[in-house]
Amino acid sequence: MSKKLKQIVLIGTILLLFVFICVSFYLGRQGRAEYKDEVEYVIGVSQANMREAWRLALIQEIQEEAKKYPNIRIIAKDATSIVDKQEQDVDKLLQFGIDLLIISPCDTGKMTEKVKEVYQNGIPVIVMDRGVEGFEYSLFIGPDNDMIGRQAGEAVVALFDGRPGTVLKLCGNVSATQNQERIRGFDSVVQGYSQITLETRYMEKELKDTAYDALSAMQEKLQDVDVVFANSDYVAQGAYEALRDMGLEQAIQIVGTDGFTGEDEGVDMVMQGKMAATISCPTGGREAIQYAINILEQQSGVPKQVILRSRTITRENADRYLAALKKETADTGNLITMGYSQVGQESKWRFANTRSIQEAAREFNIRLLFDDANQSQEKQIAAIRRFIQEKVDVIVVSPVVETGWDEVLKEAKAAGIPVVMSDRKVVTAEKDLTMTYIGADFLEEGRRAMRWIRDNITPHKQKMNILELKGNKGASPTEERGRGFAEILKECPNFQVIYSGYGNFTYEEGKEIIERYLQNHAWDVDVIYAHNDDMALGAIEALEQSGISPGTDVKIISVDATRDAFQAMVDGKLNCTVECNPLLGAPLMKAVRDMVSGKEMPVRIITEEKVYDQSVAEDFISQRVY
Ligand code: GYE
Repeated sequence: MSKKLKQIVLIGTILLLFVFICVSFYLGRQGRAEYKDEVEYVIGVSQANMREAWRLALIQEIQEEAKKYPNIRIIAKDATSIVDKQEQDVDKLLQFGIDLLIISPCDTGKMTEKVKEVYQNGIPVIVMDRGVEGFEYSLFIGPDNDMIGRQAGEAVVALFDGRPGTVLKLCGNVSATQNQERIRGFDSVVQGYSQITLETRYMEKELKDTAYDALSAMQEKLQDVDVVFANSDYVAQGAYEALRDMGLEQAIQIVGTDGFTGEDEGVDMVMQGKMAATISCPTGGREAIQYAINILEQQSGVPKQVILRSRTITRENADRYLAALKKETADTGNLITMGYSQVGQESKWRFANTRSIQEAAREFNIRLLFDDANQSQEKQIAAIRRFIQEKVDVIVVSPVVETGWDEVLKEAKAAGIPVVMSDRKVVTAEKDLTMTYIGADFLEEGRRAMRWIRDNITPHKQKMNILELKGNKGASPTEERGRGFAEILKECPNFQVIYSGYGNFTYEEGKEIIERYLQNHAWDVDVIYAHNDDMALGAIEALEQSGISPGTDVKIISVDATRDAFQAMVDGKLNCTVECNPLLGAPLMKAVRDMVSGKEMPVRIITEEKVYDQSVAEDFISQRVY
């Protein structure tokens, strides 16, 4: 190409690019301008694809719910399962001037950066269904795919009813996170039954036709198969038609997932006897719009994650399931009576938590029967029994320890009183004894503490010594903050925990542990990891009394992010605190009102949390509300 021609092409390209940018900007302004007089908020929806019925259901639910809010407009984009296109869709929505983005990522890993970019540019982002890595988003709403897999496994086990046999898993795109989680959950249940043989058939795609072809190709090998597990209801449809065409539909049963309610979809197939069970996978579209409004109107209590409940649907309960979906939920505003069993008064966090519960009860018109157990499980169990006798509408427990609750929770279930876990979790042998957990991700808090150490403390010797101040033994925050911390510590060969003690989350006991350590050891600790600020602050007092400079001679990392911790960071005595939000009142009371009005309760509601260190302590201390 001659030099002259090259110059012409270059100038032409630049001109074209300039025109494209101008037109896009004008359309963006024009587009938003077109709505500016009609609506207050424009919500962009970026869908991975609009081919699968589950995704269509998600969009339909979003649009249906959005109709209730005349001040918002929805603009949806279909990425047709192509990551590059989804990135372009998001850019176009931003050019349009959206106020909030709802996105169901094509691919967890590949969309993380794009979601992070939007979120960090100040546009709220609600991530749905498939998550993204990390926490750079406003809110995640999705199912617990591991639980869906476990429920499917339990449905399959029930079909065998103790008899030996073979289940064939039809698996689609195993690189997709949600499929991995469902298969993990499914296998974790079925592998517990040695008389059940587990076979797997992988398919190119999770489509009805690929399932039909996969099973048809196996014809003679199906003679030993008793049950097929289909990782979606479309796969189940294809499986059923293949079995029917081979005359095997009576010999082999099917369990699916998704639980769609359209004609000849999951629930319908169960009711027709074509499928033994399906596990519902709620889309969360309704919740997405409700929370989007909360976020846009900057309401308090918006959590970080809402994990939706999935149901096992069989011929026995399908009618009830459909009726419940159709049931109009209306919050009558009537007074609700709540029995609340609180752990005690062991820390500043607890005081803030109690205040939040009591204030929110008043705000949400809930009559609160509040019991403070002073760290005694026995007292908590007695309080729960009193609440049952008083026939409260709902029981909420912040359990001092994880175990030992089965009996009293069964009594509450027998009395027909729903139980919600607030702040801390329980571990029970029987399932479904509690409705929902509202609180923090303690495992992640522990990981964040050790990640901060790894990223901010440069080892000055082969092994840096860590002393761990633990909460009360058997409490979920103690156990999980310990496990999360240890998980990251394993990747950090220059650090080791040389001593740990249970300080029960109190200032005094945190102080005592350090005093005892100093009495029995020459001081050889480089880092203190405290499961809460109170114990860290007690440790700081003990160190200062011994002439050891906290925050410099020994680095200190704790959890909760109370105002006292911020002051200690400002004073240079504490190095970092991982937030654990005690202000659970609003999300708890909102969830309880939703439940009493007939809405489906999420399985888990996880609060928003950040990590703060000395570099930001001055900037944030005045904003701390607890
Ligand atoms: O970290 C601590 C309180 O259960 C998360 O209990 C809560 C913990 C919190 O005593 O300060």
